[in-house]
Amino acid sequence: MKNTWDTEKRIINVSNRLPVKINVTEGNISLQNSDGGLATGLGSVFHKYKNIWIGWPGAEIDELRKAEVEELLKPDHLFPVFLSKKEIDNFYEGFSNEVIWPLFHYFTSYSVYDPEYWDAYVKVNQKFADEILLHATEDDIIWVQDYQLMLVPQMLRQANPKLRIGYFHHIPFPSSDVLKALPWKEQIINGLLGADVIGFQTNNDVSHFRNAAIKIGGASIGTDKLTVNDRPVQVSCFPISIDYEKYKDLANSPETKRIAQKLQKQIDTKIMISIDRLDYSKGIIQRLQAFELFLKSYEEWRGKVTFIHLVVPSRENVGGYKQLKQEMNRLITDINGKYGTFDWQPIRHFYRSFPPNMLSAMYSTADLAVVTPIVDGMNLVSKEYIASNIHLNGALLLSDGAGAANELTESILVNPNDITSFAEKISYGLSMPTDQKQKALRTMQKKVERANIFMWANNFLDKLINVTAKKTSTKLVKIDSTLPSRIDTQFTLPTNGAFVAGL
Ligand code: GDG
Repeated sequence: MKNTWDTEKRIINVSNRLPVKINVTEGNISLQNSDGGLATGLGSVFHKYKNIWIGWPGAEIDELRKAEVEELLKPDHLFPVFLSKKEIDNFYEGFSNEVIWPLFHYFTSYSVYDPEYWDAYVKVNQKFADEILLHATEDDIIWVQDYQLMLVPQMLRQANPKLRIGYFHHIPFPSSDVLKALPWKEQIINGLLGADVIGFQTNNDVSHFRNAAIKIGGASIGTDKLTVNDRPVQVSCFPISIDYEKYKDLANSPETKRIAQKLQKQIDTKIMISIDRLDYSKGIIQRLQAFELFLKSYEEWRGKVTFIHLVVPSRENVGGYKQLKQEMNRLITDINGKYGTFDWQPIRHFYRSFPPNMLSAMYSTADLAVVTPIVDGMNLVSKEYIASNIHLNGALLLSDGAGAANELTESILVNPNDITSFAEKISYGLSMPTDQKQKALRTMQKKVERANIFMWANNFLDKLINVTAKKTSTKLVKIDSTLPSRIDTQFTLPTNGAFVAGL
């Protein structure tokens, strides 16, 4: 792909979380991989020597140890924004995860509009902006990631109008009918409009934002861009993806193949998998209900399929998630109790994280992956399954509420709320003829191989350079997928293979 830039330029990547989490145990400080879609996606991109990453290190750090943490992170060009317990409670768990996350995923009744949360959001966004301003020059590319930092672009713009600022929104952006419930919508929209380029996962998100920017924010319509105080703002769709080669190579590695063989021996039925962070938007309850209906309606499948159900702990301190966990556990116990036999357990449930090669072995062995969020910005698990399915032996059952459904049109699409149709499609996916599975997988593999994470980053940065071309004559680092990833190699999983959900 041709880029409009060719020499070195520094990218300042900014996200709520750094790609590593600091662990303080018995006085020792260690690093653990962060996870979740944002860290997985961006980890592969930010490997250039000159890039830096600014974010929260994932834990409250004692005043006396902050310098030590800074020193630990510095060699890898990671710069921490320290947050107090109160800030974590009100900004992260409060405003980000109890106001924005549910509202933007259309779970409107879950949102808690607490003004204290908002105050903390403003203050912490300013803290991030201040840290960025310590590093940024007008030559840099500042790339702000996601909904925790929606005020940062405007804060930076006010501090220095010449800065080059991009923002990418990883989760859905809701329609005005939903957004209107938010007491601080105007500030949020104008916060985002501080950027030169605002990226979304789907065209739907783009059109929702454009409408809101014109109706609620201070933007007017230019030819193909919005205009804010005579400054062009490009709003476009950049569907995020994965490092395709990395997932394919991992599935092909001898270690993964060994684990996959062992798994197949241990589970001598067909295998259906699901992999999610614990979250109500991921459709965990509906999927279990559909699986139960499937077992009830298709007796011939009893004893012949095992559902490997992986859930990564996430946001357990936020209201709603505890109930979700209880309901999930209750359904699993019910289904296993009702249909299980001495030699067959319908659901093998794991509430923890697995190291990448275990995940890869599951992806490459599964006959059916059930990726059925109610609403999801993109969903990387669906793309990882496609890339890892090297034996072309699986089918993908994908929710039409995932951004990925726009691209992976050869999957079996389902509305996760339609439990009857969902159960039928599980049966269909498990019985699909090999040639059909192969044809669909090959087509989807080609798509993901081409539209990979590097193309995503290149497209975004290209656009940013084009929009800001008149400000300075700028050239950027081309993101080269053939270079080893510094972050990947530096932060290989700790020996216990543990990782944490990073969003
Ligand atoms: C947000 C948006 C958007 C899961 N379990 C394990 C593990 N994972 C990894 C997966 C995948 C990531 O976590 C989850 O990514 P998703 O995209 O599915 O979902 P979110 O975390 O909600 O991400 C989403 C994304 O941002 C990127 O823009 O697609 O819509 O909500 O990479 O592989 N990784 C390991 N062990 C596990 O047990 N190692």
